[in-house]
Amino acid sequence: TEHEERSKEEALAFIRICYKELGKSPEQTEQRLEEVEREWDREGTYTHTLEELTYGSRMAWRNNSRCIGRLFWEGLDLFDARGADTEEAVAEALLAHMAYATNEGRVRAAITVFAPAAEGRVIRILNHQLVRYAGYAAPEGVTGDPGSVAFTQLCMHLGWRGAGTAYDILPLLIQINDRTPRWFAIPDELVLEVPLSHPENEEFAELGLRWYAVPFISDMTLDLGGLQYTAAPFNGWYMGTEIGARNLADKDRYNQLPAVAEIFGLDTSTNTSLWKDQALVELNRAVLHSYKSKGVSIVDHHSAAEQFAIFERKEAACGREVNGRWSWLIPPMSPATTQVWHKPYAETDMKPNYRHARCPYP
Ligand code: HEM
Ligand code: NRG
Repeated sequence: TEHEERSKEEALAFIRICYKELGKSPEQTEQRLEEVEREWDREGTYTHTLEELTYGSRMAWRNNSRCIGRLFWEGLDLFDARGADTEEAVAEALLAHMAYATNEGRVRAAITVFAPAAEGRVIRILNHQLVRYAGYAAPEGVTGDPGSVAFTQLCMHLGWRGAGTAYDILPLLIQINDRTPRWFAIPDELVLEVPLSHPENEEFAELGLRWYAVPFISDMTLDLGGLQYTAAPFNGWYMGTEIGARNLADKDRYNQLPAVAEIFGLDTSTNTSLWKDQALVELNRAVLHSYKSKGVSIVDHHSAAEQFAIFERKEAACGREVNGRWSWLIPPMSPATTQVWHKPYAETDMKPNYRHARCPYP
């Protein structure tokens, strides 16, 4: 079919560029191209070598237009879990990834790759992130993370029960083919969390705010060399504003700016006091202070933007275009203080890449 032809062309195109970047000889490249073509014509698919999978997952990170953390794309560690063919085996691999990446706070960027979608087989991790807090909707409002309400309902429908706090860790939810998804509780010792305190304000800790150490994105497909790796969870470390300017601050998330303003005695009766802006600064200082004090990797948005500038220069030196979407690259706080604000970015459809699949629930 046309789709198969397109995928085969993508497979060959990936091998060419991958082998070129890896410095392989023309002979090696030709040999591998023939092998892939033969395998494709016989099987309608092919199997990446570990080297192709590793380098391809790094290229996919490098190509992602929304990520400001790409300077470190060559340091992505890969776990090959293509042999995991039961829900239990998938869950076990996810827990091992979490332990490795968390590393007691000295976070290591990593990805675990499960078998790609094929005729009659698709592996899905239904969680948006491996670690996330539940959200329970009630008439008085949501307890926990409002961003997790639909997913929490699905987990409960499948028999999971949380303690009912504002920070219950959701279970892993794994689906193979069209079987009923299965859930697996994550052992406490695998989830590192950071209670938030402020460098000067001693009352701040009484707000009881916290966040988890590591963002493990688990709902994106690795689109690599004509194959679709529907389960390929990855992680880096946090940029502070993701937590302090969005997760805990957004009105439709934890909505904590009014509470922070109160602790600091800000004048919330008028916009012109800029109480929201000041509360944002204090909340974000608390995030960075707390992660640093606990020895958990985190980057502030100014340093991340400087690192991204180095990435841009490195890519230019290699003769590559940087794929970028400005509205995602600028940080959600003081964006015009970073270099990213002041220039245009061009976005094209670069492969390999990480892509959003359609949300499989509700
Ligand atoms: C997006 C930072 C590592 C792939 C983002 C965003 C930030 C960020 C701030 C925007 C998120 C948002 O606004 O919600 C970082 C930092 C990293 C890191 C500080 C530290 C190493 C990684 C890694 C990968 C990756 C290891 C994949 C291998 C992505 C992708 C997105 C993204 C695909 C877009 C997500 C989406 O479309 O929803 N990153 N990142 N990042 N990052 Fe990174
Ligand atoms: N904003 C989301 C996480 C998105 C990806 N961010 C990263 N990725 N830092 C949040 O949980 O706040 N990463 O792979 O490190």
